[in-house]
Amino acid sequence: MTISSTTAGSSSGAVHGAPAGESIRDTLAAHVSPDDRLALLRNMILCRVLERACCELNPRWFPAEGEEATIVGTFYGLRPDDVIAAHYRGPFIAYAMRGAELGRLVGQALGKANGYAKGRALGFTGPVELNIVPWVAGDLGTSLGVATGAALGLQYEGGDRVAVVSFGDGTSNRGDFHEAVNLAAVWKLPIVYVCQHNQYSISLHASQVLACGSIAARAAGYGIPGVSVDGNDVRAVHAVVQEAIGRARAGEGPTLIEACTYRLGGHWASDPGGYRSPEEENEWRRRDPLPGYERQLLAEGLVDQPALARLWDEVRAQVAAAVAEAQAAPPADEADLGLDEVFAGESALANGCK
Ligand SMILES: Cc1ncc(C[n+]2csc(CCOP(=O)(O)OP(=O)(O)O)c2C)c(N)n1
Ligand SMILES: [Mg+2]
Repeated sequence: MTISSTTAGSSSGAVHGAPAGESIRDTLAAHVSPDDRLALLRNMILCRVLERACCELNPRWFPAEGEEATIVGTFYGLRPDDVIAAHYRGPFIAYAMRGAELGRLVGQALGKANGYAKGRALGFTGPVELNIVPWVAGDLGTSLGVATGAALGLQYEGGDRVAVVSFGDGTSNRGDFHEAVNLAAVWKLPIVYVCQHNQYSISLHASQVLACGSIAARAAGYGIPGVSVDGNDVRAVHAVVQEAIGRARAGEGPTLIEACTYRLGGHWASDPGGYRSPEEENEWRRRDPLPGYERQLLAEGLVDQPALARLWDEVRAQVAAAVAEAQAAPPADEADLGLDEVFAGESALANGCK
């Protein structure tokens, strides 16, 4: 597990303590129960199998293979009333962990009528009724502004709900990112920013567009904690995100987390590749977070080989059923393309929203 913290200070000059490696390990030992460790594994397997299915069904799908530890570690264990905005790479597992139905998610990737958005939004969007910020635009970075606005709403509400938003390393170069993080820092909004740093924006390596060495280092410019974590270590990611959530719930404002990982597949499922060396790809395949985590749990005696095999079989059956349901669903048609469910409904109209 590798965790490092960047310099972080508040606007008043006081220094917020960003988590150190030892304290994270203690947090893990104390709070990640055996049940949670197994649930993290199940969700990583589900993420992988579901993602592979979506890639087979849709050549324009953005494969998340290799990034499961970052995604599951980030979104596991949130409260249902928290607000999430998941990156377009691998969002379905984040939605599934909130209770979204797999058959409807796969239907969504196919533009079917059973999908939550009925073909009216990008295929990787999620149901708003589960406190998920929907993907309504293909422009990178827009969800950062919306999630930050949601955090402002949560702060007004006065409770202890938080927002968690994930995004790519390339997206962190957008103006939206800087404006959102700055505002959240100034107003101490209850939000956690998680950069799913897979090192590439399509074919462009991050080093070509990042002058300060790491994305977490940017946090210092906003006076908030910045944490760089091994994004292939699910428990490390989960621990740093949970710690940041704790600070946000306590009114201590936002944290910027950079989870360093690698996409083992293409930018999209049909990406012919060719812009990364085979040596680099092989090295990261060797660091694949899923077998790595399985080895850890085997060594800890939490699972054995037969239990692992059963788990994979169960998940494969679950995803196969979801794919069958989605394939059997009719395509979204004209009737699904109206404004029904797009706006807040009759009550909003009655209030003058026309
Ligand atoms: C404003 C904007 N610029 C460019 C694009 C085209 N585009 C789509 S995905 C992508 C790469 C983004 O990389 P990153 O944020 O690192 O996410 P990743 O795909 O690596 O998960 C680009 C440039 C876009 N959709 N919106
Ligand atoms: Mg990237």
